[in-house]
Amino acid sequence: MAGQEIYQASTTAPVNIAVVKYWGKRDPKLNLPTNSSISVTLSQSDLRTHTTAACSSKFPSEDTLLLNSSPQDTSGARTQACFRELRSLRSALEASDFSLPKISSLPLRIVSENNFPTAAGLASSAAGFAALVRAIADLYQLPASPTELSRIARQGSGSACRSLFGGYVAWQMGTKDDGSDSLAVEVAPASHWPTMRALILVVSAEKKGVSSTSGMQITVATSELFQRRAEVVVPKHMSEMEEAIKAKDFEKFGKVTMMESNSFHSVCSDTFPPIFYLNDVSKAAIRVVEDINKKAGKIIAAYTFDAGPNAVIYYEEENTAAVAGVVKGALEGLDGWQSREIESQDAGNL
Ligand code: 2P0
Repeated sequence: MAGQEIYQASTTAPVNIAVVKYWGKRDPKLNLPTNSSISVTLSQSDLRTHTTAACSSKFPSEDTLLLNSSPQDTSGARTQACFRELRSLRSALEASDFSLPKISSLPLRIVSENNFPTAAGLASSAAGFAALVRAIADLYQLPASPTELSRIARQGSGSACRSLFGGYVAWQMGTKDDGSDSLAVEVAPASHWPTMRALILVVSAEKKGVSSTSGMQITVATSELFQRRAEVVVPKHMSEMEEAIKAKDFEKFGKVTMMESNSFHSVCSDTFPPIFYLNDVSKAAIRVVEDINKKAGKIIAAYTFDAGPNAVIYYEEENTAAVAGVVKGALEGLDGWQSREIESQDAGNL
């Protein structure tokens, strides 16, 4: 048994924004998805969770988690699944190397800070669970790769498995019932496409109306469009998106990104009762992007929306003025911009 020492490790994990969307679970307990997905990891400095994991026999016997200074319940099945899996890997290490301190059974104290609005459609649970899993894996000195850790982070929140990598990441849905092949892999590092940029339009930082977890369950149960999306549309978009990223083909990347966002929100509208994540400002942002592309005579800007009204607009550095400048200028003129307190933030170099 370890003595009175405090063992500690800190890490950060970035927000990721899907360009091929995860929506639907075939196993809600293990967060096994009904389709594969691809994301772009946003710049660490702009949108990230910072997490410190510590353990000690001096701590109270319950595991604790503080998020932005508020105590969180750690008894939920998702957090417990992550703790259990990580403890079991550490315990196996301790059993194979007696020189290691026996820390796997000590109470954990986790402290996390987001530098972006929580639950505003900016994938806070993704960065949160990815940082939690990596911080504990580092604390336990586990020799696990990001892909191996993605299997654990996925059980915390599906999209979290993609936040263990930077750059362009695919979550392969897998086919096994135990989820052992439902993992994230790198498609390309951020350095592969250094001119990629993203503009985040924070239309609302309020908590979203319908949580992703319950929204996707109702979609799977009621939407007739959903099956076609999972079986036909997403597999096509997955291969087109991988090709576009590998070839750094922005027109193709942008077209698939926008069609995917539209397909995902159509399936939400086809849910019964319908789920609406986009508001009037979101729709205005779509029109502005359409106008920009029309004026350019090709796709130089691409919008995408997750489970909330905030827009992410992708573009290449050379088009910064034509995209980011024009989007900000156009939306500033809209009624509602001021009263909705829309902020914009350049995500910078991805
Ligand atoms: C995505 N979203 O691929 C999609 C697009 C929202 C829209 O992943 O229940 O918070 O924790 O597995 O990961 C949001 O779902 O859901 C999400 P859980 P999660 O990014």
